Amino acid sequence: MPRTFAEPKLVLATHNPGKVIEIAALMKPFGIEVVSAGDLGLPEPVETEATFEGNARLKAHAAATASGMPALADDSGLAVAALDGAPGIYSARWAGPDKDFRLAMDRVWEEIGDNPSREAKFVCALSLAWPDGHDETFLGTITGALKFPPSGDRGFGYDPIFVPTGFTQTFGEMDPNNKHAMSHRAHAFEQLVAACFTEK
Ligand code: ITT
Repeated sequence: MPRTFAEPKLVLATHNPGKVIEIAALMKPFGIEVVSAGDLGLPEPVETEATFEGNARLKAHAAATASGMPALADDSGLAVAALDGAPGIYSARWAGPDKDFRLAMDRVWEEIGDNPSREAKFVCALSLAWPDGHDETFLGTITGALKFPPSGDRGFGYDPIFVPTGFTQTFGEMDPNNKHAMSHRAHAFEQLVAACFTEK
């Protein structure tokens, strides 16, 4: 049986402002107060695990232990078929120390080279951890195709080059509410809600 989340408040264990906006929007109907790891001045743990779930757990437990509150972490990224799933768990690291996603998107384009495949997916692991060491962790994905050059300034990260299957606009171009309804993060969140949350 998954553990029910019964506390009034949780820590969003991320230092990425784009994720804070998206997760806060997903959490809105549940009347839970959220505070971000950045706001609390929590340290950013080194992501040493080899999977999205492993790194999400690592970040959630680090924030829960440091804050004494339940913490929700997101580990996510873009997996490109022509690159055997890269950048994958290294998606943030491809942007370099300045978090320059123009650079990261250019690298994706360069590494695809003359491979005709444009197939890609976004993956998101969400982990909710409690200070006693328990966690509940879920994985969501969305498939799509890459489109170059980057287009649209909504969203964050690799959104300007990702067109979800069945659509023509990139995540960077579309209304954020549409992205929130279908994204890898939304799919992981649906599972978290079904397992752990009760709507208020
Ligand atoms: P935290 O670890 O503090 O949460 P981070 O940005 O380092 O922040 P990740 O290690 O999970 O997070 O890196 C995931 C990267 O994948 C992220 O920086 C984005 O560039 C990209 N990414 C994840 N979800 C995305 C989305 O919905 N749209 C665009 N890019 C996304």
